[in-house]
Amino acid sequence: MPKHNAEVAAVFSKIADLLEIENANPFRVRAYRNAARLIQGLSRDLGEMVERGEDLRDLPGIGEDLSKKIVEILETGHCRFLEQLEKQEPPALTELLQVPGLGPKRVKALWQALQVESLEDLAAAARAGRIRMLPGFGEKTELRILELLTAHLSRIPRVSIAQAAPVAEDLLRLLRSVPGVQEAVVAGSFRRGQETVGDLDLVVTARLDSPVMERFVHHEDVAEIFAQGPTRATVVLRSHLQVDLRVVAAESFGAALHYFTGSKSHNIAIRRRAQGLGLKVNEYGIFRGKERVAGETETAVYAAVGLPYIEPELRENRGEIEAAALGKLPHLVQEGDLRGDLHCHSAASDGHDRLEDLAAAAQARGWEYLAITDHSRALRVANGLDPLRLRRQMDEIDLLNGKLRGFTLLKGCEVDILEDGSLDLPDALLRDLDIVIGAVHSHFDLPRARQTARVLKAMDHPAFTLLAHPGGRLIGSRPAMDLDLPRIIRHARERGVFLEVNAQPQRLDLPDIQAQAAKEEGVLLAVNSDAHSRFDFDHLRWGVLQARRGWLEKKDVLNTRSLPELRTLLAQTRR
Ligand code: DGT
Ligand code: CA
Ligand code: CA
Repeated sequence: MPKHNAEVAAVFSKIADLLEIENANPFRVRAYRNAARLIQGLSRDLGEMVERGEDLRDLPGIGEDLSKKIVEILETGHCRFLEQLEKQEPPALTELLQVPGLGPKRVKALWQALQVESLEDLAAAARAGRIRMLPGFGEKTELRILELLTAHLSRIPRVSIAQAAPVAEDLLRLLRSVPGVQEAVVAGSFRRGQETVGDLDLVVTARLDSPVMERFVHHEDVAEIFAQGPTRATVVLRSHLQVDLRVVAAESFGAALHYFTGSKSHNIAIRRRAQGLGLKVNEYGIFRGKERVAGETETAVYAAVGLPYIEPELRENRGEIEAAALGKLPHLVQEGDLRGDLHCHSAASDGHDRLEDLAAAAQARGWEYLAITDHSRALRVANGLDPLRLRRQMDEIDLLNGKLRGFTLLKGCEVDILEDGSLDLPDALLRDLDIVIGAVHSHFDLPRARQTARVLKAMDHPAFTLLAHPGGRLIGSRPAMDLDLPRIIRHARERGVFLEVNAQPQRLDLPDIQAQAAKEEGVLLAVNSDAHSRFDFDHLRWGVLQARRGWLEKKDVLNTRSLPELRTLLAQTRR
């Protein structure tokens, strides 16, 4: 099975860590780290690009050497250079590096001072108070390390939906190529659009004589077979992702798909409802006594219990069954409803593309507008813009807009919300922008009251339009800030400003439930790609899924509006 971006990114980031430990040239370290970041965020599949004969050196920061290594990893699944590096270093280092938040410098210092061989050793050292004695560590750091270790050791590995997607698509392609296979789909949390998945659940219909089961479990990418029977199997792929496969008869397809899509609590509620109607539900069908009343399609399954079809993203038993019974299900927003994107970065800050290339890509998607929102100066690591550079960019946008037909670039900025709640650029400048996105990129650990006051103050700025990634979480590595979100949502409504559903797969922020709370309060949400290259507009797929899980309809999403409607709404935020 082909390797994917996530695996390549993981190799490069490991190389960067090991090089840093060896005190290699910092530029070399940074080259690998940047490449890892780029690839992690890339919305196109590297394997596909190579297959199509595209030159990887066209990607920013990817030269001859990295391009060769990418091809090597994609083709062989290995990277000789990484293997060499790993041989030079004690294995304990590689293990310690897996803890998120423990950087290479710390890992090296800890290993040298304590000679720990494993994560358990390190945890024991922390508990024994041996870390606080080390120069540059102290008691607070020791406590933090222990927390990181505990979280890491007890974690249940879940995989981002964006990382699972290409694997799922490969598996479907494989299954569909087996003789006798009719349908092959992914069910489970993946189909419900959850941000991470514990495993993949595949449902297949096939003729009885189809070799689908054998072909699946003996596929080269399967590392281990946990269970195998004539109609079900559980395997672990070499990528560590677990996969459940169910093969069912065509007459049971709808029932099986419904059952394995879940969620469990949705299924239980449906089963209870069926019982009230004298029906029995299982993965083979809906039955009255021995008589099958439904099973072939999901629509028929729902109809049998007196309900209209319920979209998978809603199936969390959070009121969807009651809404369905009342005929009050939302008409969920679709990616095709979007008429533009209000958050993206160009090469002026930490993006990769020129304004004209971003505009062309956005227009090719059928959009009417795109807001250019580069970072502001406080974010030095992202080469944030100072007033002079932003003014120049605004002039450049005016020039471009003069040339564009049927498409408009909006002038914006993702301005840092500073620790005291002020915005990182002068008021006069902010007032001249079409859109001002406020974002927290620092001081994530302020106490709740201060953090909330900080964000509320920023929202009160007369030029403020939209709060980007309000929670500030990075899935799997940074928890959301301690923020009184209901208060922020109320304030957004009172102040007439907007909140974001950031579509980057590691953010997805606001998440579903909070996006729904905002919708119920009457706040409009922008589903934004936060693209750092023209390919990242594809992130919107994940943002739209999250929005749908939050029951958002077209009318609840700011960037489904036409440009004139959007302009009116933006103007109303101004004080
Ligand atoms: P995950 O894998 O943790 O991301 O979440 P799911 O929802 O994919 O859960 P999974 O893979 O354990 O099971 C897939 C679906 O199978 C689940 O959404 C509902 C169904 N299912 C599993 N166990 C039960 C059960 O005990 N009762 C019922 N009614 N349904 C179940
Ligand atoms: Ca699953
Ligand atoms: Ca499963």
